Amino acid sequence: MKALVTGGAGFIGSHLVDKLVEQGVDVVVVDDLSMGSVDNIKSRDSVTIHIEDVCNEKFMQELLQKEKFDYIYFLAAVASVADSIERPSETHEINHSAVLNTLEYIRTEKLPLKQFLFTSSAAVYGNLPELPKKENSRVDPLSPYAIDKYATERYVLAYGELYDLPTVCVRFFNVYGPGQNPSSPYSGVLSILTDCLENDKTFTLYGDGSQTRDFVYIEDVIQALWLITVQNARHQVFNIANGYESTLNNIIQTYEKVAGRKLTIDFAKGRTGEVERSVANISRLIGLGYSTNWSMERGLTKYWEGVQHEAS
Ligand code: UD2
Repeated sequence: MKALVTGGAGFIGSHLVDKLVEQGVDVVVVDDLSMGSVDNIKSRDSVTIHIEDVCNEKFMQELLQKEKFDYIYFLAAVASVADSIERPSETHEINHSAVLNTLEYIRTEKLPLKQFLFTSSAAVYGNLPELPKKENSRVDPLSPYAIDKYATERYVLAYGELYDLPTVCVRFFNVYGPGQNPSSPYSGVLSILTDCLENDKTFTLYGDGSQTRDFVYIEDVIQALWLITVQNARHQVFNIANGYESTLNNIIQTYEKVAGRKLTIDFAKGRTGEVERSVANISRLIGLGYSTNWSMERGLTKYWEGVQHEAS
């Protein structure tokens, strides 16, 4: 079995690569290292890594033709909403066109394939009041990022139905865990909180902390992706989340307890366009055999222990 993981040096991608290698899959990574790092991939000595942009069509076509992948996991993306607002056209090329071009090449060349998995985001739901979010809830994509994710989902599913390709999509909620890069203000809040607690930095809390999110630990995310592959899911969208709604205040309290440290907080005005509440209905994923193994407290404990271990 041979798999391509685009964005395989990123936070989620690198964990997926390690899982695939552990399962005996032959893995090829394409990543331009714009956010990721080869060091994120523990199994890097066992995988082929191409430091390339997924927008390089010639490169992608030659690779697809040469390798004839069984599985393609498309994780390469500009994952920041803010970035997509700054440069909508450029991010569109990566978050939409690169995916479509890959599918189109597979279709026209009739390449064999067992699964094409596209990674979308809870951003597609926007700020509509319906909670918890079901895969068939109304969507309201508000940023170029969310619009690209939603449009690409639709293409991926339509390619599946129209041309009988084994395609599937996932919508990530707030994923956290080791390997998430805290360097940008739009990095995952838990990577920023970890950095602040570890290095005694002041944390800027946007709003009053009552906003809620569905935080899911990376190991549960990898479990979900692997299940979707082995269960041969196709032509569907799956929420990937914990199914549990937590306020940011609650997360901070739990993390302080886990770390045995007190966070210094600077309060700032809420971010514009911020989603107030977010939580997923995960029954579709449970139907594949998924169960969440990582409560917030357990996930944060493992995350913090890892950080402490690295520091010592
Ligand atoms: C997540 C995704 C984003 C997009 C969006 C769609 C991540 C990392 N980001 O953004 O890509 O899909 O959902 O809705 O998963 N916060 C602070 N201080 C900080 C950083 C964050 O108070 O230094 C707050 C932030 O205002 C928000 C919460 O923490 O209320 C979570 O922020 P985030 O950036 O981790 O994730 P989110 O849900 O805004």
